[in-house]
Amino acid sequence: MEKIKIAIQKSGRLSEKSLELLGECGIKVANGNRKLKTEAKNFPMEILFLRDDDIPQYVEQGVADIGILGENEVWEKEKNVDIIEKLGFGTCRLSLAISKDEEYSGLAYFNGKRIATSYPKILKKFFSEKGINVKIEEIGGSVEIATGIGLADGIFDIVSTGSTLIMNGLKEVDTILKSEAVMIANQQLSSAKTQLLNELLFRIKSYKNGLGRKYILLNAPNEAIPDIIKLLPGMRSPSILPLADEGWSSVHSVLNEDDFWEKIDALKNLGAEGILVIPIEKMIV
Ligand code: PRT
Ligand code: ZN
Repeated sequence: MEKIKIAIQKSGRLSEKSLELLGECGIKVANGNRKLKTEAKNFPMEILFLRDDDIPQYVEQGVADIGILGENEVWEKEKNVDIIEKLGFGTCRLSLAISKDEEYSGLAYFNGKRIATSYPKILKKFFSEKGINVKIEEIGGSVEIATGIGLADGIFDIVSTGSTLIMNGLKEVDTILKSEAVMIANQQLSSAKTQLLNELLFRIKSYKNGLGRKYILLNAPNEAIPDIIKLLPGMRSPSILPLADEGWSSVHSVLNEDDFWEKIDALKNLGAEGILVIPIEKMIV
């Protein structure tokens, strides 16, 4: 049977989460000590552990069929691969930063300035589209120290909490790109592999649909049901089941975590009792 080959980061910020995602899709990866590659136990899948920088190239060439990595790396490497799913973890932004003591007048500030980055292609494209002339200093790492040592007037780097910038006396002045972990795919997958990929995507989507949602059960007097239904959309609409106790019903539905507490309060005010809230593991829509 044909196997689908997936490339994930060997060690770094996305490694654990990538394996966790496969786990949530019911795919057990045997190898704990991370060789170069391993096989899934219960899905026709081979897992390759690579540096994230190399994943776009390997997927373009078909050494791997699919891969998980930061969108920023996909844009920077400019390989012929398709981004097929955003995965919701590894979120960050690619921003311009300058010394906190400098005054910032907008992007034109950078005209004629030197900017240090590990993402020269994204940066070059951005400024040439704006018609602003900058000198790009490509460096491999520790970009945040470039202004302090006099290598550049500003930097362009990944920011997540912003504390690295602050620790280095910098301030974030413009965001060029938002990024998160994505799944990419080779552009000429066989039909057998496409089928395996679709199965995997179906599982990923079911997992993502369940995230941030709760299953809710409650009892309510029948006269309150119309108002309760207005509060609870459910997947289609809430299920209403009569209770043995006459004049009462049990209501089942799905709630979003965002407005969860607000809705619980409103439901209580409408007379809901015995409210049960249950985590949703997967949601097939
Ligand atoms: O060895 P390999 O090449 O595989 O790994 P790597 O060192 O290139 O990448 P890694 O593991 O650091 O990051 C992998 C991916 O995680 C990146 O490509 C991003 O898509 C994503 N990501 C999310 C981040 C961050 N958040 C992040 N905060 N990548 C790097 N950082 C660094 C950033 O470079 C800066 O030094 O963290 C610092 C900023 O963090 P804050 O929180 O202080 O703002
Ligand atoms: Zn890397």
